[in-house]
Amino acid sequence: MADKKSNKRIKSLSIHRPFIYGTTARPFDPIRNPKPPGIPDDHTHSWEVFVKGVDDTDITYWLRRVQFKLHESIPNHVRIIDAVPGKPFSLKETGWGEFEITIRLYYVSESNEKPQTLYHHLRLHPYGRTEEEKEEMKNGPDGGVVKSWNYDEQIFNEPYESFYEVLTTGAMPASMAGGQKGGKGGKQKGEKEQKIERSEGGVLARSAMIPLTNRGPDYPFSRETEQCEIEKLKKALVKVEEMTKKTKEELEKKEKRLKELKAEGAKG
Ligand code: SLL
Repeated sequence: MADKKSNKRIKSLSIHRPFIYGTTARPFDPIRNPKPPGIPDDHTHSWEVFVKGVDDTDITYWLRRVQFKLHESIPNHVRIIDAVPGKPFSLKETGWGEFEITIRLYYVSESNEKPQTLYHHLRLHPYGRTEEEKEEMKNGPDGGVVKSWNYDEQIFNEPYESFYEVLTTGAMPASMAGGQKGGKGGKQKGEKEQKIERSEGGVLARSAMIPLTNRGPDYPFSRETEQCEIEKLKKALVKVEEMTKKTKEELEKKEKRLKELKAEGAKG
């Protein structure tokens, strides 16, 4: 139960925590992904749906439970995963079809926040904006592994004081965080003050940081990726502007020609 102090919200303050959610699917294949015994004949893939921290940092200090609602054709299609400190919220299944998964996030009790819902389309088959992207997913280094991952930020508006304390206390290097409930400022009683620094390009657990650089296919979300996306958008914008200009010029030409034709028509 929240005490008096924790019932006070911090006005006009908003705090966020990054997280990743999505699915990873693998086709069954006698060598790379053999079908375990007992799996129905019509199941073609194994897949996983998850909610986790960036760089695999712990998020159980703000998220206590995740409910995954799967397709109704799947036995016990509503699955609940309770927090295990330091571990992702993850569910593994097998199947044959794609569908939308409803992901319900339940926050720790200090937050006094109502659960929230996300929707995620389970992808089993390679996809992409272009055929090239699709082929890359099919034949890339992950060979047939289909990842559909999203970076997101959980925003807590006007958090309760006690929850704000939970969110902001105990930032520590991700390497130290491994499952512990989190100390105060990374300092244990009787221990010497420890300097808290992010690892090279990495993040501090219990913080809102995201990595500076990319660290392989399993860690695609970073400032570097963001910068690449920004560059892509800038290039796309230039292209769109060029196309708009060209279309305008063509339109002007056609309007001019139309005028001429009308004038000729009036004459004749
Ligand atoms: C489709 N609209 O037709 C979708 C439905 C359902 C997928 C996909 C069953 C697994 C199981 C399964 O994969 N259902 O029986 O455990 O593509």
